Amino acid sequence: MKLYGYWRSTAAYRVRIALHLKGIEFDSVAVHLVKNGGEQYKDNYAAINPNQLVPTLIDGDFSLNQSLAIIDYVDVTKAGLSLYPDGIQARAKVQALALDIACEIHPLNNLRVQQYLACDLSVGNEAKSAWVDHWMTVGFNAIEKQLVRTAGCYCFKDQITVADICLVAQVYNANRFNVDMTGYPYINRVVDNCNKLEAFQLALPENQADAVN
Ligand SMILES: N[C@@H](CCC(=O)N[C@@H](CS)C(=O)NCC(=O)O)C(=O)O
Repeated sequence: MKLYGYWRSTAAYRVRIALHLKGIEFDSVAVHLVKNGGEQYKDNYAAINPNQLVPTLIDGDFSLNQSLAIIDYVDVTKAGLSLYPDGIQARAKVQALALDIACEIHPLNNLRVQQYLACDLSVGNEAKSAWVDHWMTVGFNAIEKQLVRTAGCYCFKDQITVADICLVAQVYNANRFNVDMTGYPYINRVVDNCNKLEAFQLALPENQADAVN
């Protein structure tokens, strides 16, 4: 398998965690999101992923974008630890938690959104930070309330799931933007527990070959 990603991409980080949890070997191909105006916009990458976003997974002659679709694909097609709990309601609950992060928090803070705010709408740095802080806080406030009901060691009881994958990557992103995460004991406990595991450590942005110190 080949994964097109970028070390600091939250969505690519999710997929790396999933691949490591499943014990799947893969080659990483770096798509630098900023250099030269963004390699995601170059013809060779846009031909692979018309959305011009990372990640994209290549499995033989099959190509797939959208991190949650990729995670679901590897979960159902490859043996190993399951990233969803058994049971229709448990599975749906975990999916909802993952989507609360992937749909309600992440897109609002994405690079191209911030670039549009800054370059097209002339939003200054202070207002841009307030935007990021606001949407992350709204999202994490809701996640914290959900985890009070669902969490054990991890987001959903004591099983590692796609919800943990999304949470860890999003909290990493929040820390990067200096969002105050002190008021979230459930989130912080789950993230600490996940980050003790090798799969999560291998997937850390700073442990990727394209990471810039
Ligand atoms: N919903 C997509 C989001 C993909 C996405 O937004 N990727 C970001 C990095 S985390 C990206 O490629 N940004 C490039 C840009 O904004 O130009 C997924 O989960 O795969």
